[in-house]
Amino acid sequence: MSKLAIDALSEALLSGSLKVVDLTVTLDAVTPTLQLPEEFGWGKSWPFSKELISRYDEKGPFWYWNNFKCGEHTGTHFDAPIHWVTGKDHEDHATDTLPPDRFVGPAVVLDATEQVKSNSDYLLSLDFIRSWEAEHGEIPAGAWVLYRTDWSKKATPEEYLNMQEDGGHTPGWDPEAVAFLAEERDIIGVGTETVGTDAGQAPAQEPSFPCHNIMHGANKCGLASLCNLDQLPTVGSVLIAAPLKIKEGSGSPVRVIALAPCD
Ligand code: 23J
Ligand code: MN
Repeated sequence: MSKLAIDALSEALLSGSLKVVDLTVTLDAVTPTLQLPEEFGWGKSWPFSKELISRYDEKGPFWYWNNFKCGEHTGTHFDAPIHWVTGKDHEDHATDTLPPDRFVGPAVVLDATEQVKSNSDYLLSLDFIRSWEAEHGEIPAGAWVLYRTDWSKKATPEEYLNMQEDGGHTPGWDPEAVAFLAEERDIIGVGTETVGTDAGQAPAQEPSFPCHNIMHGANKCGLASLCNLDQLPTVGSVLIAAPLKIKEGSGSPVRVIALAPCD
């Protein structure tokens, strides 16, 4: 079985019947990073920046290379269970110790673009998941659950973060929905198109930051700032997201790709 499956995969990649979809945003100095409310403002994440070392010049005649720096949670990035206090006591819960089988899994797409169009603060509900499953079948074990909102299509960082006086206004999750995914479905984790996996108004939810709180509490992972979810089928693709092997890292920027049938 396994050899047949690998041969079929290689053949599909070669013949172009499988496409490789890039779900990753470009990292540069204007890549939006999380803006936490004042009361959480004491610790800030570095935006991405890079500094030239040499480019075929007097600093290095034959080579081009840069230094870069950024917070672990910058751009399209991976949240490991250790990121949240609720996940702090799990084993193998950091970027260097997570079993690599957690980096690959079937992807399912929950499409809430319609709901989000009329409500930037939309919270995906348990009812949404139940009717999705009635139509598409049960969310499979080992899945990455991708929450499509088309939020990644916002034209500017300002619109993307959508900060008002009272914090960000971006879609997220009803705690009941994440609790169901964490407890009733054996998923790897969830991925969103917004700057973090939780809603802009998540600090005021009960519990605060329900997706982080409940998912990481259940030893699950997260992916944030995904894009191109509109290029994936609802079911039937495979996602690959392997974080940098930072020792005891809470997460890292990641290149997320999906393998999907072309038709
Ligand atoms: C730290 C504090 C709150 C949040 C986050 C990070 C993230 O969204 C993140 O990138 O994990 S909500
Ligand atoms: Mn994060």
